[in-house]
Amino acid sequence: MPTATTTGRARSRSRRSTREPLILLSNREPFEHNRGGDGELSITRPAGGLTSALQPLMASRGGTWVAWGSGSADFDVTDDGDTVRVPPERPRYRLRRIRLTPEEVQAYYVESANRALWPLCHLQLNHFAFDYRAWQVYRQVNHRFARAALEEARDGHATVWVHDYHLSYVAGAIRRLRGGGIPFVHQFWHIPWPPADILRALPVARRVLRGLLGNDLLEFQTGRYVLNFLTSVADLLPGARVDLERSTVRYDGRVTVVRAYPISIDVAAWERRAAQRGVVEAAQRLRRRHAPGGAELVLGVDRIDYSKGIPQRLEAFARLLQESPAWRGKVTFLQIATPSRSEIPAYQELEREVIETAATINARYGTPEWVPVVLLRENADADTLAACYRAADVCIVSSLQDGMNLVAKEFIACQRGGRGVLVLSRFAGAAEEMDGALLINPYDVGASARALETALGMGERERKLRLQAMRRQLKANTIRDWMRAIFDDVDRLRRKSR
Ligand code: ADQ
Repeated sequence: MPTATTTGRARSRSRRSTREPLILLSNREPFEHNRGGDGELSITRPAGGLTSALQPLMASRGGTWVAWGSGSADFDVTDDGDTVRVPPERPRYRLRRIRLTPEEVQAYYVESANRALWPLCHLQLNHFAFDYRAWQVYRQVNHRFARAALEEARDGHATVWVHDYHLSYVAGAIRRLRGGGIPFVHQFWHIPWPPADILRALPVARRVLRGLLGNDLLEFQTGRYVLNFLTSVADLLPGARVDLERSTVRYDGRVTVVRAYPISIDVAAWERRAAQRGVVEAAQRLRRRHAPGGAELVLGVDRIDYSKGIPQRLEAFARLLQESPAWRGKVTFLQIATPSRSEIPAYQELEREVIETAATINARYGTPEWVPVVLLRENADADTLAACYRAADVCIVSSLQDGMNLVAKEFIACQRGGRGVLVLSRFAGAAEEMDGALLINPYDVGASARALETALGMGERERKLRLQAMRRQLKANTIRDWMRAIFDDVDRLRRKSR
């Protein structure tokens, strides 16, 4: 693909990143203050890759993180500017909380971000629903984030880093609200960008494009999404000049650079976690329990979301048991699935479907000694996940669409000295990096079943070679490389624009 795909390694590492204050904007906050029934104040760190990856950056660099104040006691601890210093144990930066009423959360977060933009970007038009009134609230909330960022930026000497699809209007709003003295604004879009023909289903597609073109630099996970974005602009936004060669858009007298920066994980931290004694023992217990006597263990780890292809993978496993009876009793499928977005009916239905499909497979093939599908509907902590990744012979990621998919990378990091095989959807961004994976089309249940069988029957030598290739790739692009690549480009573009 001709559009720029950047790896951290290719970038200069000598340059220090700009020390101007960083203002980071995301929907989720890194710390939540809550009050229990007894009135006791507690602090939680909402689970999620994004906040845990960015938290060390903010702690070392300082600045302000602007996010929705979602905790019940969030505003009991903030000052007059809705700000509190965090991390609580050693304050290093400001957390500025945006107040949202329950009605605003419903319209901005549930209806607009999660029922319109999420399914649209994951090519799931059957789940797509657009409500114009809710969208007005989305716009207002985005403006509130933009105003907060500008107040924090004061004289314009700052870099604003916006995250994700909840905030697609922020960069454009920053431009409109402030004439001069505008900070450098860039945005990382964590999910796929759809082709223009899908985007056209969104009645406000042009406005979203215009909002995003308020960024100086727009960051996607892969070159494919970069290309989708550029062709969407060329198709849908009159007056925009797209340069595919340079990967830029000129619109409204300004230029936006559009690049791919595949996100990663803290590889060393996952390796260390997987090597801890407690984790090694937990992995052994898992094997004794679910894969005794040399049986094989297949693993899936996801939020329960229709983009992750969980029913499709269960069907593939059922097909394997049906067509290759020799595997019956010799392989167990452990699926760890944490419920998410349960306020949306489609997610409730999906959860029911996953439970029922697992139960049907178990009723059909299970024996008193063997449960084919073990479904744990929980949010596992990192040590438990590491133990599962370490214990598994095969990990399957069968997303119908996925910006990147960090589970695939976490599995590889934890397989230090292991023999695990990764079965990976070709529709996950991770598939563009992980050469050693067995790639599947999750809609093709028969082929996915055959891939599972290939993975289970793979010889030790091939397992090692594939794993080594993926570990090399992973180590060449860790979360630090990802961040460095972005900040090097930000520094370069800032210097150019001065
Ligand atoms: P998600 O859609 O949430 O992220 P993913 O990349 O797989 O998807 O990250 C999920 C994270 O949650 C992983 O760190 C995983 O360990 C954790 N997780 C998943 N299921 C869990 C469970 N049952 N218990 C505990 N933890 C669990 C979005 C995009 C992705 C993109 C990321 C980062 O949809 O494509 O990779 O952002 O940009």
